[in-house]
Amino acid sequence: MRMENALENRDTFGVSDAVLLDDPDNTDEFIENLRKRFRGDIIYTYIGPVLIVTNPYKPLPIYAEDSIKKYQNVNYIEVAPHVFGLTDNAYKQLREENRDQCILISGESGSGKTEASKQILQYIAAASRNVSSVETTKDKLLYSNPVLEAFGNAQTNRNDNSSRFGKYMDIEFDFRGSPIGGHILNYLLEKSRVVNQSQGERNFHIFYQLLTGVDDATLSSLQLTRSVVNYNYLNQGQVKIAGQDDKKQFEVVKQAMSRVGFEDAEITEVFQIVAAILHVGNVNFKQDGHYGKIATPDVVKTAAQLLGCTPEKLTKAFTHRTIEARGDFVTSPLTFDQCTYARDALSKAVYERLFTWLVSKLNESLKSDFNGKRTLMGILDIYGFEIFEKNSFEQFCINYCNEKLQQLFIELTLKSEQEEYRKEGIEWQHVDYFNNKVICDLIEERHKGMIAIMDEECLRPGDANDFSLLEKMDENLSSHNHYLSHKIANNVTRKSLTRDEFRLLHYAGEVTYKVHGFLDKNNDLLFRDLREAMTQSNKKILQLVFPAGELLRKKRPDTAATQFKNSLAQLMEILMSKEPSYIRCIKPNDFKKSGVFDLEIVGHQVKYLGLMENLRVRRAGFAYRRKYDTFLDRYKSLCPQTWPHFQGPADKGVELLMKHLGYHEDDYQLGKTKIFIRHAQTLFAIEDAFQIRKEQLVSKIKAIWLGRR
Ligand code: AD9
Ligand code: MG
Repeated sequence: MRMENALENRDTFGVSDAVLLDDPDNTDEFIENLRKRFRGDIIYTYIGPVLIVTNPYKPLPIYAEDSIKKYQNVNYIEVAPHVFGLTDNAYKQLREENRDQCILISGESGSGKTEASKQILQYIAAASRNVSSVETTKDKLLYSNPVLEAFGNAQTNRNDNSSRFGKYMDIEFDFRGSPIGGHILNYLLEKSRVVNQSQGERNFHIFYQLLTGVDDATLSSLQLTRSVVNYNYLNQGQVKIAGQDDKKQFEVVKQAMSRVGFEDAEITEVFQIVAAILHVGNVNFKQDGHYGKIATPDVVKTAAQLLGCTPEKLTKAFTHRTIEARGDFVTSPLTFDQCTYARDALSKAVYERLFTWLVSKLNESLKSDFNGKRTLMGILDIYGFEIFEKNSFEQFCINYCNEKLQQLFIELTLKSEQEEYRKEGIEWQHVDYFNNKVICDLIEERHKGMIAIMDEECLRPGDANDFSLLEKMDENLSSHNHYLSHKIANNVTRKSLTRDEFRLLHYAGEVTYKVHGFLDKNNDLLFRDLREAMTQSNKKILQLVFPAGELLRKKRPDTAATQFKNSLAQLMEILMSKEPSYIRCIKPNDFKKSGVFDLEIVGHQVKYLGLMENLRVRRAGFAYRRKYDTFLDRYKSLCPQTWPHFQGPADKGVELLMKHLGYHEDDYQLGKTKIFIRHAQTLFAIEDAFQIRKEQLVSKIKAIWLGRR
């Protein structure tokens, strides 16, 4: 669809770029525009270069080969907004300017981030060169997704295929723009799900896929039955997802594992470990005086066999704890509750480390042996902001991660944009916005923030528990505008808090957290006896992920929150070093339903995603900017005063060039070091003229050469 057509259909399908709306301050008009488009199954809209997607919750015929072709080698604003258009634009910059790119996808849980990330990959695979060496890389990139999703995604009340880990994937390209490899970074898997699921939710997909999909012989070798209700780790929540075929998906996952280079023996071991976890979940304990005792020795035996260790070792590790004190080892029995705790801790640790191993295996397979200069395109797809009935440590981490991402968006679009105009002396109407840095600080500030307080409480010897943690946070943070303690909340009109809760006023909304389990989950301790049992396993994967050296380590590892904080800080650095593109995903309703556009729900997201501020900055600003010399270098041949020779300063040259091309002061401004062009169309017209000129010059040179011969 050309721009003019889009404008003609404005009444029916709205405008394709919100910058074209009449009033940049009118939120209703903005939302109405999204709604009009949504009704016509047009789910994409731009705010300048930022792409907004409204999740249609139904398959649309817009991702096939013909769509991909439509977006190749065109200027993205000349065609209808699409994730392929945004991807093509980033890919073009990567190839032509050799600049690393990253595509940041944000939005709340279920808004369509993971789908978008897959479409990006699909586009890159289709739009890049088709040579056999590259084909294998593309194959591996594409097949890594079903593997990661089987082990890292699960049904939640927000999303039937919710990512329970954060994923950052770099695709590496050679100088021709062909994908030659990749690398995945994974962030904090929600491992508590392995042992515990809320009403209406499921464990990770792989458990159900294995039980329904595996052949009879393997099933019996794993000593499993097909019935989900037989397993304590699976019968707490939902059993099946409507419309999802676990059985079929198991085949897809197995094939994908082979395609990305897992050996058969490795695949067998992976499923043994998954099965072992189900058996571990069925280990029961009974009371034996003060202590706990195994009530189901047969189950322990099966689990031990699949984990490659002896039943005696495992029994001991489930019921005892050894502590090292100044070189002496003291072993003491565990209470009933502690036994259960130890059992679940093992399942979580084994699953988490299995997941990390899967990622490292994928990375090994995606590694390229190309030595030349490579450029990168990063795709960030994390778990979206979430509010559940009960929110715990996991939601705290997930929502913190989303705060950081929003912060990055603010830094890179709203703030730096305005700062650049100021620095360059460009005339500019300031736009105010809410900066969520205060919330990031509340959580992560050194010595003072929530994570620091949690860590302090984790390290404090004696009677530290979740309540003492809450007490401490209430004491230290109650004066903060974004933290609400139950003591204060109950005096105001807001929904009151119980004694075990605190509330954070996140950029995306208020979330009430239950403090239960915060300390334990942050501590993330795995008793020595369990680790020892695993280091002695005869399974290759377990040997790798539970290295014997770990037992000798004296220093306490960082807490879960601190590790997460550090890895997020690193991620921010990676993202900051690249040219960003943004996809902002919007969820049209809370029922996972197609055709329903809930004004209130969309309105809320438009507000907290800062889309109106984004629009205002964009409207008042300039679509394109380049340093004078870069700009002049490319386009000097378009003006007789700058071509073939120009000796003055570059800014002067650019001024002459723009005047010669007939542009008006309204179309551009000249800053201290850069030219700022208001509309992308202007730049595209210049670029088109340049392409024509280039062809003329090339044929002229050819003619001269031919004449000489
Ligand atoms: V979470 O933070 O991982 O819980 P995401 O990743 O934002 O979340 P996801 O991409 O998984 O959401 O989308 C949720 C569901 O919406 C998908 O399973 C699809 O059924 C549906 N969806 C999302 N995007 C599209 C689309 N472009 N076309 C059709 C879509 N359906
Ligand atoms: Mg997702």
